[in-house]
Amino acid sequence: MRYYYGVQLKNRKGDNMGILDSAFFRGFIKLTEDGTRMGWHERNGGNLSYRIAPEEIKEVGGELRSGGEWKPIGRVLPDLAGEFFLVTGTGKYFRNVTLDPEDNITIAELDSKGVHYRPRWGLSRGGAPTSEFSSHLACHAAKKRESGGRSRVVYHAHPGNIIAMTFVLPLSDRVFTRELWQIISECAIVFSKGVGVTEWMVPGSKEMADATARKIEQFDAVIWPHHGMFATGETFDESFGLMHTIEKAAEIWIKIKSTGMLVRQTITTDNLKALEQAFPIQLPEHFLSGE
Ligand code: 2HA
Ligand code: ZN
Repeated sequence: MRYYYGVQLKNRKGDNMGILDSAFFRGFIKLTEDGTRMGWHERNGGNLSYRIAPEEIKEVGGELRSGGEWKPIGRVLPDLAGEFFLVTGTGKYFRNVTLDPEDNITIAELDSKGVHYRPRWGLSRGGAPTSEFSSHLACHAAKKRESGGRSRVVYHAHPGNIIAMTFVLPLSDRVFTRELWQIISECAIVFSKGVGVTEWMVPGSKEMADATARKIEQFDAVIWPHHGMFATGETFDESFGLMHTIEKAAEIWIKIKSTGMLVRQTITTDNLKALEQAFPIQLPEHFLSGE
């Protein structure tokens, strides 16, 4: 519940529950704050979307504006027909979301065919969802199918160390996965499917969205060379934690390379297999074969 000088605020219907009070909204805000603190969101860099559950949208429905004009999302996503998304606005800065959520983020509704969207809340001074909305929605559709509806968060950030790695390693899922798994023991446990890597493409383009959606079917995280990373999950904690774990490993990788010293020991393929025995994970065989 929110209070203003001791007076309990109510939504338009007179209910006490409001968008700003809801758990999903607070989780969204916390992630934008955490990402900002990590230094992953220079200027308007990065974007975040959450597929709102039907019971959550029902709780806050009284605060939604009546629907405006439908706009094309640029693809056909019947799997997402009628869904609502909380999403950052294009050109908006992560660091400003907390200061004025209503101006920087929006709740967008998809139509019954998954072809158009319309804003129902937020972007109070105008604007549109993130320029990567198409990539986000393509990822949501793929992950919703793949997870049986449990995956809800798509997070895009610009973490410096993983970006640096894309200059010196071949853009291969296998190479990136193995290099990262071999840095910290928890990596193979946290992202046991590995990570995907796309080619460089124009941000916001249909090609970029298609390539990301293809990779995200297989992995929970996808690296965009010379740009950043997408991390998905069932919760805000899971997506942020995935981004954080990968970037932490990348940071250590860059530090090791920067010493210029001989690497004397690492996590071996046998060590990875030992993790597989000890934890409820299965590492794809093609990432384990060969050194
Ligand atoms: O939102 O990060 O990829 C700005 C971006 C574009
Ligand atoms: Zn970006």
